[in-house]
Amino acid sequence: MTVIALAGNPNSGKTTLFNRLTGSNQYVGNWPGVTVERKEGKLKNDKSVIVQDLPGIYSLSPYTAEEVVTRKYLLDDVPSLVVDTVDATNIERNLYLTLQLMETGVPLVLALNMIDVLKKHGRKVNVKKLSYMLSVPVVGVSALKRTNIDKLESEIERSLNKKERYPIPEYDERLEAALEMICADIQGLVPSESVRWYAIKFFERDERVWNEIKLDATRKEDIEHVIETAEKLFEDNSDSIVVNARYEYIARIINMCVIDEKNFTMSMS
Ligand code: GDP
Ligand code: K
Ligand code: MG
Repeated sequence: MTVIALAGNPNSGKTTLFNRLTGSNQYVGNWPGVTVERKEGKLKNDKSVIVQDLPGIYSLSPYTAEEVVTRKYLLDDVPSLVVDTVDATNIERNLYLTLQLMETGVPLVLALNMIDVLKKHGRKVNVKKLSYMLSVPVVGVSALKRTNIDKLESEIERSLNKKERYPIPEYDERLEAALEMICADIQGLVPSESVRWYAIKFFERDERVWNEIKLDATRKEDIEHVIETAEKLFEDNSDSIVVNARYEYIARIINMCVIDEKNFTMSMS
């Protein structure tokens, strides 16, 4: 069965896009055990493809029911493709989730939404460059105005057939070294496709992952030692080391792909 999942920040236009992609073929329920709405539909142009709407979230941390539902779904059910709805007018914040989706290794297409109002925000996004820098397909759309929905549908179809992999984003080399050591410790204890994601979660001291994955005392101590060493090196908590690494990565991308016309005008006068 082919399933594509819609992920994105709250208010990024996920529901609007879901309606565009599915037409009126929808089923609404709840995720097991929680009162988080679950919506499913079928792709308008190919009824054999199920579209799963995921709860709107800002992060894949383990704190809210929405985050827990989403990360469990991405890691356990593994959809054929994730369509990440990115609000182009709030791209920095939205890409923070995109990076975390990429860390899980799920196949990804970006729907860069709200391009109809981007100009009003005094911004331009170079979609081609963004796609190049992330190594992930990006389609600029307006779910509201129905702009480029057909283009997105073609990209979804192409990506489902091709099943391309992208390089997982790499961060500061000192962080990478730490993650590599943790990967070696957890090898064989987690699904091989998501070793890196688990390594990041161990590094962040993610409660759920530390409780779920049973490590012997030696490995636990080894990982704890790696984390403490990194914290000394960076003079920061491990979870903020990762947050900063993601934002540095995003800043480089924004710098290359986004033109702020307001700032440009100001600097010219
Ligand atoms: P969700 O929370 O991600 O499901 O977002 P919604 O689909 O509910 O959209 C949030 C708000 O953004 C609504 O008022 C939508 O009408 C609006 N919206 C969605 N897509 C677009 C778009 O492409 N352009 C504009 N201008 N507004 C949009
Ligand atoms: K909403
Ligand atoms: Mg919604």
